[in-house]
Amino acid sequence: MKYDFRPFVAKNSFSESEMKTRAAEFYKFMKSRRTIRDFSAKEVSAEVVNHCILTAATAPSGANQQPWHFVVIRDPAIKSEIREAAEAEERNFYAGRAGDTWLETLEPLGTNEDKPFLETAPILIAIFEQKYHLDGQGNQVKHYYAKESVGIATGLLITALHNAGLVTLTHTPSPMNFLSKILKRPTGEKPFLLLVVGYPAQTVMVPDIKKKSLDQIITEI
Ligand code: IYR
Repeated sequence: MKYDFRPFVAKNSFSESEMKTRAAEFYKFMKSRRTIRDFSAKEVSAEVVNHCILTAATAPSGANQQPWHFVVIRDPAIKSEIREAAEAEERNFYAGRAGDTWLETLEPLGTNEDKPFLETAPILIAIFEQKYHLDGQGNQVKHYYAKESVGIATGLLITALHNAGLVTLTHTPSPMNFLSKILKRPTGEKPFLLLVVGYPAQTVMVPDIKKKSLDQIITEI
């Protein structure tokens, strides 16, 4: 069966000079985003978060299968459970499972197995990748490019949250199967990452990192 097709009406058409300003301004705005590891306990509006998740879900996806699910966790008891499970994995990771090379690479960031932000931050968003869905008869229907699609949606979510004035930490405890268990997600859904969301603590230090320059990341032919 084919979709109905309708004319596309562009809603964002700008003059050349408007485009230049918008592109430069948006870059400046996005450049101000930083990953934050210390959060205040200040609550975050559900309306704001829901709009950001709707924005994430505007992402393109393989065959428009939209293979994502977002679990918004506010419940302190569940946050504690997640912290406990994540720290158990992280203790193994930092005690050697990561391997010397990985730990050396991480050293400049000063991260460790303590993850207090998993309880302090007002919300955690667990993002799941759906490998397949079930059709009316209960048959598995494979999702194509699920990882790419969820990755794009996550990028949009981080952008939308930044636009709304919130800060995030992209947290990837590994392995994170404990999320499926704690959050009772169906098989076929795999944890993709855990986004810690909220406001920064009163004083927050961030590493003085630099992004690559344009000539380091671009080739024009
Ligand atoms: N998941 C661990 C380790 C970690 C790995 C990378 I790559 C980072 O950029 C940061 C941390 C942790 O959360 O500490």
